[in-house]
Formats: sequence, structure tokens, C-alpha cells
Amino acid sequence: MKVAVLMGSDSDLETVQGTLDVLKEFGVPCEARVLSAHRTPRELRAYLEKCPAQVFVAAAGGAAHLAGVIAAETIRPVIALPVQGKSLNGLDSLLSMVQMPPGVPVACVGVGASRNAGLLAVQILALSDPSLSAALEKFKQAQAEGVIRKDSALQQKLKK
Ligand code: RP5
Repeated sequence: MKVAVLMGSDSDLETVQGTLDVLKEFGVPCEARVLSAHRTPRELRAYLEKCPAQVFVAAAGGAAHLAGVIAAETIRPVIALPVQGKSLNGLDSLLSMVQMPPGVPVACVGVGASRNAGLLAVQILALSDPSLSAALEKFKQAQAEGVIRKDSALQQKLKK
């Protein structure tokens, strides 16, 4: 297991799915757990003490402290994924996650940017895994080709 994907509530799962999809696409072994910084602090700490993951993705909404609490307990990289809750359009989650005190950083992706959270985890692992690096290069190339195709289609349309 390389990546631990933690979420504060099962209501975050819909957002987190993009992260799980990316990790699956790149063949990265991961596990997903519901563990809350506020509602299950003891269980979270016990999990972190034993977890062998190299990278953490932490998804939470509202007063989103999950990523920060994980970062307080480990020197491994923590990627924060702000979940858009029912109020404030996710700005509350984003600010809760991103404004960490000096000395305890998290990497924070955009609100609901779950595929980016997965990709960033893959990029971190790729630093010591040549096959993942190659897969990422291929992904970037395919992505660029997709944009180039769209540009060509637009140019054709504008000519008409
Ligand atoms: C946060 O509170 C969770 O991460 C979730 O985004 C939000 C709401 O949780 P539920 O009331 O849906 O369980 O801790």
C-alpha cells in the first residue's frame, strides 16, 4: 500500500472518487478510510501510528483539519483535498486546509480537485519509481495531444 486516502466523512466519498480513480489508472496500491480529526481523533492517531503509506491524501470539508492533523503526526507528504460542503462554496475547507503554521506544511489542491490530488500523489511516488515516471510522461503527452486536437477542430470550425 503506497497511498492512504483518508476522508473526514463518508459524505466526502463522491469527491474522493476522482483520487481513487487516478490511483487505479496508474496501478498505485492504496486504501481509503473514513477517519475524522474531530469525531474520531484517537482512531486517527492509532491508524497513523501503523500506516505504511508513503503519501497521504486527506479530504475534508468545513472546518477541515484532517490534513493538518495528519501532517502534525508524520514527516511523509500530505496532500489536502478541500471538499465543497453545503455552505461557503468550499472556501471554508480551502482556507482551513491551506493556512498551516510554519513548519507543518501540507500540499493543497483546489476545491474538489480530486484527480489532481491523485496525480500529485503519483508524481511524488514517481520520484523513486521509473515505471510511474514513464506512465506520467505518457499521460502528459496524451493530454497535450487532446488539447492540440481540440485546437485543430476549433481552427477548422472558424474557417467555415
Ligand atoms: C467534515 O464535515 C467532513 O469531512 C465532511 O466534509 C463534513 C460533513 O460531514 P458529515 O456531516 O456529512 O458527516 O468533517
